[in-house]
Amino acid sequence: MFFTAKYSPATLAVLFLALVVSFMLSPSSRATEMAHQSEHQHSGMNMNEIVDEVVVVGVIKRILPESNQLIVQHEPIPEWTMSAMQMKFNLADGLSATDFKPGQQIRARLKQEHMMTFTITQWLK
Ligand SMILES: [Cu+2]
Repeated sequence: MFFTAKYSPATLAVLFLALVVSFMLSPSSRATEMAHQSEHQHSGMNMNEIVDEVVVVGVIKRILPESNQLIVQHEPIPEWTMSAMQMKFNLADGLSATDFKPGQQIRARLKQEHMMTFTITQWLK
């Protein structure tokens, strides 16, 4: 090894450490690290992210054939921090309120379209 002729092992060790530390502190590796952190925050539970569609379970209380809506007593919806309550749901095109009867148990995909507008988009088994 031609290095050993010029530098002692201790000097080489210091040079190697300096190289490793400068690589770790280089702007590019720091940027990569920060990008990773923000990715992790995105994949985790983020209260700022709006979940606009959930699975809802409940019991039909009334059907409103004229407006094609259902009055449903639904179970809690944790994604929306919504407790169990009775609500009026719209039905998406192709779904009919007259296919259902009061007292019937339902499980469906529910979409929040506006502040107080909730639409069932799909029946689930
Ligand atoms: Cu509700």
